[in-house]
Amino acid sequence: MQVEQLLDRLGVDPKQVKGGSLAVHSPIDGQLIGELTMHQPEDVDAAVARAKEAYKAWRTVPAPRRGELIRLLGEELRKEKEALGRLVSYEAGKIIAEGQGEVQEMIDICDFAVGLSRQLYGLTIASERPGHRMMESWHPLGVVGVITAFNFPVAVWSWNTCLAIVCGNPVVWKPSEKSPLTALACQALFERALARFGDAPEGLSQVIIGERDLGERLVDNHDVALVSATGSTRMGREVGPRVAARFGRSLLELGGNNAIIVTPSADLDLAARGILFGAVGTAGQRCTSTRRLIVHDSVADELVARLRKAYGSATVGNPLDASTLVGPLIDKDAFDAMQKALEQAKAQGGTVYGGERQLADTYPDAWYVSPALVEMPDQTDIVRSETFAPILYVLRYSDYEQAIALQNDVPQGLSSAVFTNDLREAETFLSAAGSDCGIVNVNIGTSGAEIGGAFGGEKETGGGRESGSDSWKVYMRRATNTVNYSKELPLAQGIQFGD
Ligand code: UN1
Repeated sequence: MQVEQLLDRLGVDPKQVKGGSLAVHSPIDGQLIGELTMHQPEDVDAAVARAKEAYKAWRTVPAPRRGELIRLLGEELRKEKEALGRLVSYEAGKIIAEGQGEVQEMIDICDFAVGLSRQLYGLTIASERPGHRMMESWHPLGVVGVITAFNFPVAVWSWNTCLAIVCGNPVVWKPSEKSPLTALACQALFERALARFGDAPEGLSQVIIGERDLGERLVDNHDVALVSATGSTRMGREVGPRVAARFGRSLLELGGNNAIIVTPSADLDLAARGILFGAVGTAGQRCTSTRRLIVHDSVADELVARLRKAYGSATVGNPLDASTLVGPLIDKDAFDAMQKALEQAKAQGGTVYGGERQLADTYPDAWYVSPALVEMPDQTDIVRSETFAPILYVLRYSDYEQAIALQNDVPQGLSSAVFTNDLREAETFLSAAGSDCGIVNVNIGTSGAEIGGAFGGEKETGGGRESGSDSWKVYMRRATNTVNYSKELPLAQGIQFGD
């Protein structure tokens, strides 16, 4: 199916994608696949106002009933997994398996959120006063603003929206201007679920189409209780302080610079496969992509040789072809940034293999590259910065402590992994003195996390956690309650006041 049929099947009104000033080009071949009308800044305020009204009604709907809406969304997604996954491929350039995988991640979070809707537990707490009871109640927070990036154009919305909705909050979504079509498709599927659900208030889920100024408008709106923003560290550096300045809450999911350490005892077959998926998968455009390999001297030559072979045979091409492993970069800017990084790596003493433009004759308006492997003498500036492209920097180490120090010595702190069969090395990596990241793995790569865990990282990654575990708490406000069922009024801390 082509884009037009996919949009039709997914329930997007064709009028929404024609004649507007936001042009969307498929990274597959540069073809124009949509011209969307952009919202105006005032539209953002209006959407937030509608969402605020919706909040007043939705917050009193019992949470398990709110979960029912997400259960229905999960059903719609199951029906349209193939179509939506394919649209992700057209718009973000992901290979078919990864486009479908992204929709599966949405289905998984729906299931998680449905269960969660009956488990928004608070504590009961022992009171120091006789005849008193203390407890915590978790209440809906308010309007949630969601800002997402092109690389996970649908899953990140669902992580936020599924939790926000069961927690009692409406969502206003500003997707990347590079992936608005998939956003409209998500909204259409959500509306199908809403129609089956019946009595939800209007404005529970809204999409804002446009550029950065609209995201800023959302960030600055005092009625947006939580801003959940996924994207670059540069973006987060603006969003965080602006939301904090109005005492709003933010959840930041920013850049990563994820490393895999390979130690002498590692299973090199596993390691090579984990590295390949992490570094080359999604053309290096995941925030969890493997960007650094820190390998012990004793196994470095063998591992690098294996990787070079695997890199050589990884098919670069049209992501809609089943045999393709590496699809295109999102656009020319991404290609230019990659070439610049490779130049800098060379200037800083690196030896570069791969990284050249591919398929320029077949697709002159698209940006395919062979993935790059770069041997570096040490962790220079370019290695310490995130380039959103398939570049893997290889560093060698002799001492395990030094390897961990290298892993931690970058500004970002999202994902990390060690391949080892040595219990001490594994446990050290997982310990307080080990990796400083939000995701720390053993014998599995840095990318492709499941939704059940909290997802996010430290330092310049922003500190936010979304998706599983107790990430839901950021979408709710906590009230501490003390109830006196005695006939006295004892004060805390034994204070005597008056008679
Ligand atoms: C992202 O790249 O923004 O762990 C999200 C992973 C995916 C999500 C990545 N589950 O790679």
